[in-house]
Amino acid sequence: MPANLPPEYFEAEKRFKEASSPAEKISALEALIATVPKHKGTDKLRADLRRRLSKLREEAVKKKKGGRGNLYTVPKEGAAQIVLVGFANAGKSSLLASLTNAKPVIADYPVSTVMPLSGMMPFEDIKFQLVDLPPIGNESTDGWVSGIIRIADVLLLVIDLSEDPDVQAELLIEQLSQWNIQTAGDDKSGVSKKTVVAANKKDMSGAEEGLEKLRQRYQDTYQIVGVSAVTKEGLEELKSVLFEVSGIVRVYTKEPGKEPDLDAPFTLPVGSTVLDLAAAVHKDFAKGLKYACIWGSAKFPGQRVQKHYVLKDRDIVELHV
Ligand SMILES: Nc1nc2c(ncn2[C@@H]2O[C@H](COP(=O)(O)OP(=O)(O)O)[C@@H](O)[C@H]2O)c(=O)[nH]1
Ligand SMILES: [Mg+2]
Repeated sequence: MPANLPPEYFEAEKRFKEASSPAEKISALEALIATVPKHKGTDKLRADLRRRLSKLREEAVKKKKGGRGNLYTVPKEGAAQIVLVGFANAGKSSLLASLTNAKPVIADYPVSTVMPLSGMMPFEDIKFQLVDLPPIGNESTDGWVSGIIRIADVLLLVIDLSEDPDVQAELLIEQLSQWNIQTAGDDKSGVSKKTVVAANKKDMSGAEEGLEKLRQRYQDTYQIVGVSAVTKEGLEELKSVLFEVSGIVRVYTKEPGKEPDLDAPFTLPVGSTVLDLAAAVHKDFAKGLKYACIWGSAKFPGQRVQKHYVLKDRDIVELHV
């Protein structure tokens, strides 16, 4: 036990010991963690407390299993659905507000987000759907929150750089994997979610150090972008990384003899072919497709290609049926 803990710590510890219900215990432990000063001497204590918190959250989730399943769902819109995943106060709602037109509640008390709220995030000429969620580890919402995460296209893990970011990331990833949501490529099923880490609150003092720790531990596994929802630093980079990780190509169509429609690209998964594009345009197109002419990735402008030609980002395609 570190020697120099403030009196608030002992008061909070007493309240934690007296707490009885799982919800009370979790919130008392969160409050206790907040009283521990951050320095080398308390590293171990903070890590221990965070582990206990994660255990409590885990138990609370297990008790709720089989409970409410699909309390909320968010219909997908745009090029991909990206969900914001993180603990309370990491800045998920602030990021949603900075990146989209949505107006979420932002507060410095936990659990200010109680329902999923989404907004559209423009990136160049397409839009992604961002979904803000309540914090992970909240027993009354974890059931449906995990359901939404499971079906999202991309996970954006939001980490607060001012709060032991490496430990936070570890606990978050642990919780997701307990829900059988794999975020890195080493799972047995071979299916893992596309995942990006937003290391938020980069404007705060000590954030650089936190970012360094986070990178040392996770940069081989995830793309990590240091951002600030407040100063907006790093948000442009975050958007490009999300685009890159989402694995999307934009394809523009044109009718023979006309100019291409450059305003509204089709968005398709990387690896999609001319035939996939034809199917996305109209099911009859796929049936009747003879060949296509391509501008962009083609060897020469207007090159004639077959059905199984793999499209690249920003290709312009003229379908011949
Ligand atoms: N300094 C700083 N504060 C932030 C940043 N992002 C969020 N906050 C603050 O952190 C608190 C929690 O933010 P919120 O977006 O509600 O977090 P959520 O619980 O993850 O949705 C609020 O007081 C925000 O103003 C940031 O980039 N820098
Ligand atoms: Mg929130």
